[in-house]
Amino acid sequence: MAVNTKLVIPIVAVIVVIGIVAAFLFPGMIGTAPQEEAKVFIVVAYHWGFALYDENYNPIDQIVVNKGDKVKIYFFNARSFADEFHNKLEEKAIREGVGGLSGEELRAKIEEAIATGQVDHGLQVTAFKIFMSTNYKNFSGKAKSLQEFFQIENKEAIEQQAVTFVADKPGTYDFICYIVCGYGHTFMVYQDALKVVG
Ligand SMILES: [Cu+2]
Repeated sequence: MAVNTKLVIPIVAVIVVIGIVAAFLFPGMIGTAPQEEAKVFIVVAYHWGFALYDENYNPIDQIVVNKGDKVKIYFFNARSFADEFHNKLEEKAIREGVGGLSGEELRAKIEEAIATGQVDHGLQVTAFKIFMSTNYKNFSGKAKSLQEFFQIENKEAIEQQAVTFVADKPGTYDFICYIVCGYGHTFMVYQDALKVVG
């Protein structure tokens, strides 16, 4: 096929102009837009419950973000930390009770779950297609605090425990454990753990 050489230069010029205009109008499409930083939170699962923290390792009651925010959640198992860390969370469950049991009875149930290998937990938030599991054995169990955990544990293993999503649906969402983790599993629901303000 013969190419009309007189048309080549104008066509190329038009394509270049369209490209430049598109780059200004839709910078994300050509990958030059600065990546919006994610809001970071940490969730720790224990027998039986979830503990929520902000990016400065402060305990919080609820994760609150705005519609459209990019959110990054790290999900760890309290049993990947030193005894004093997970004991504190489990003592809270033993004190407050889970599924009608409290005190020594609940303590025995926790020990039974650990002894039978029901250690890991899941984090399910269906609305944002989040299904994560803890992998407690991937960490040393030496960290006495979240801060120490991020300092001493393997960076790659830590990043494997993170999920990033866009909070595009306003509402409040429960955190649910989807991995059978012993007696308290069916009660392992944290109501309204995530609030997306729209
Ligand atoms: Cu569970």
